[in-house]
Amino acid sequence: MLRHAAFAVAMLSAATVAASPGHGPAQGHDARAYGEPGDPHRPARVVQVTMRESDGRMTFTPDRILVRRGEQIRFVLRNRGALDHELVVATLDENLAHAKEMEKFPEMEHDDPNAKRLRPGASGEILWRFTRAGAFDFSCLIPGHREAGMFGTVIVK
Ligand SMILES: [Cu+2]
Repeated sequence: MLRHAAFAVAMLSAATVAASPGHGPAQGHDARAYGEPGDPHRPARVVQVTMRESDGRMTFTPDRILVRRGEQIRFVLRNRGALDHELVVATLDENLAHAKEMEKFPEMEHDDPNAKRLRPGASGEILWRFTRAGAFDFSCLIPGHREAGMFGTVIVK
């Protein structure tokens, strides 16, 4: 009975994560602590990010991105590795909590404006507007990848 209850709680929290923010068009009500989905009709600065594995590590290049407050960034992502990778932009706390959920449910896929998962050789984009100053995180939340080095920082000033 106890085991069943624990499982139900785990399922519930996974459902909350999966259903949580942001399946709509870019609008003010989708704002989060680290900004909001970008508006494709407004200008954006392109930042290219490469994902790869090398020497037992997994990396984003670059792993540090400077942004002016209010700036809209078009992350152009390329997976040059041999494994699936993803990029999830969020607060550090959110990404660390989310990483724990991914350990329980590794097949969980993201369909959110702040996240993109790519197969080897694939490319994709995230359009995000950073409306608040601060230091934010981007990570690959596939189990083991963040621990292998796959994270970076967005500094918004
Ligand atoms: Cu990865």
